[in-house]
Amino acid sequence: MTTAGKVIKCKAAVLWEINQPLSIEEIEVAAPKANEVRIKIAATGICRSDDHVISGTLTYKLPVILGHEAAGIVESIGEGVTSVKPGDKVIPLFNPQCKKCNVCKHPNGNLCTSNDLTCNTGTLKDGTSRFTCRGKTIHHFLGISTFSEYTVVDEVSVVKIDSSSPLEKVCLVGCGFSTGYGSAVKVAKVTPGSTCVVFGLGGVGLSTIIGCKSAGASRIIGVDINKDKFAKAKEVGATECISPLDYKKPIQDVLVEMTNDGIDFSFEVIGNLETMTAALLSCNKAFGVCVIVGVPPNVSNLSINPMLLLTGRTWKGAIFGGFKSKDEVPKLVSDILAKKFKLDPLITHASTLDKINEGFDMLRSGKSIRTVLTL
Ligand code: PAD
Ligand code: ZN
Repeated sequence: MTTAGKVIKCKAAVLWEINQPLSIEEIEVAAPKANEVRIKIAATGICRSDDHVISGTLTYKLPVILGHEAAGIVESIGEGVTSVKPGDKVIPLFNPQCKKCNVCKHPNGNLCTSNDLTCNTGTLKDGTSRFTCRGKTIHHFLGISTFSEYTVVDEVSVVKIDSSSPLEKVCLVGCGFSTGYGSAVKVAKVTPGSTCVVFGLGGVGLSTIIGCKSAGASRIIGVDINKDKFAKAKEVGATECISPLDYKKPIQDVLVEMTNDGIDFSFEVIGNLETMTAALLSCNKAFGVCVIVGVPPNVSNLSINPMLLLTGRTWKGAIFGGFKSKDEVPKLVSDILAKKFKLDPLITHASTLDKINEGFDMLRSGKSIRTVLTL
């Protein structure tokens, strides 16, 4: 019996209020309208950005179904959809690519104007939601909401991937892996023989290290206050790891001394204003490039002396590793199928939607890198 055109009842994790556990609920998912796609989610990772919404660090419309790092199979499509069909394996794109806006047409930028990170509508592009629960409308998160057995997305927010893809692994291409890897190879443009430092050794930071290594960096220093993260960082390519807690002087001074003034590329992959400043100060004053990857707390500002940039440093940042998502995600998946990179070290735990709150607890306590939920 086909479900196309009908409302689907299924399980989802709903955030009703900030600082509350997610609630596993039965929800109704409406059929896709024109230019929309309904997806059966197969696997979804837990990323720190979801937790930023739970903790209120990142403000978003509530109630909401979070989740933005996933892979699934198309269940049905609305009128006018041409790029995917039912049965296709796909990755939902939290940073869409419409290919029509000024950013999509520009060779460099990737923050498509239909993204919902900066617009914060909590709906699909037509301004409405496809989710209801206990008679209430539930918001979409970044246009994709993957902590649900079924979700509806705009066609600009989904891309087909190779039919042989293992969905419980390639879901990480939907956020963490691509963000970290792209921050190194695409945003910073790490060069062979260079020295890099990565602040924060979670799933995104480790992926940044993978990117630095594949770009040929000869020295990659990992920085984290949790030393339990060091072994894995070295496994994926860090040449040494240090904790700021082991030093009396500021970590940037330690790094400058360690590298004889010469850090070429620094990355902040935590989302903390202090480490953002440390990352900037640790890169070489004349040619260093510092990339902000971590999502900073809402409504906070950094004050820096412009002299730090006048001397020649470059300070930049990007969402989703600077990748234009529809173009690049299928290629990254193919690279993974071709064994160019291994995602296995990043996936420390496998679980199910019912246990999603335990998955968040493990991320908060630093026990997990990525927990992948299969649905
Ligand atoms: P995570 O929580 O798994 O990793 C963060 C790491 O930072 C942990 O290992 C912590 O121990 C470490 N840490 C915390 N505080 C400090 C400190 N003061 N000094 C040194 N180390 C510290 O998170 P994640 O890897 O899932 O995500 C990292 C950040 O990247 C987070 O802010 C997330 O929101 C952001 C992100 N950005 C994008 C994007 O598109 N730019 C995408 C996905 C995630
Ligand atoms: Zn993420």
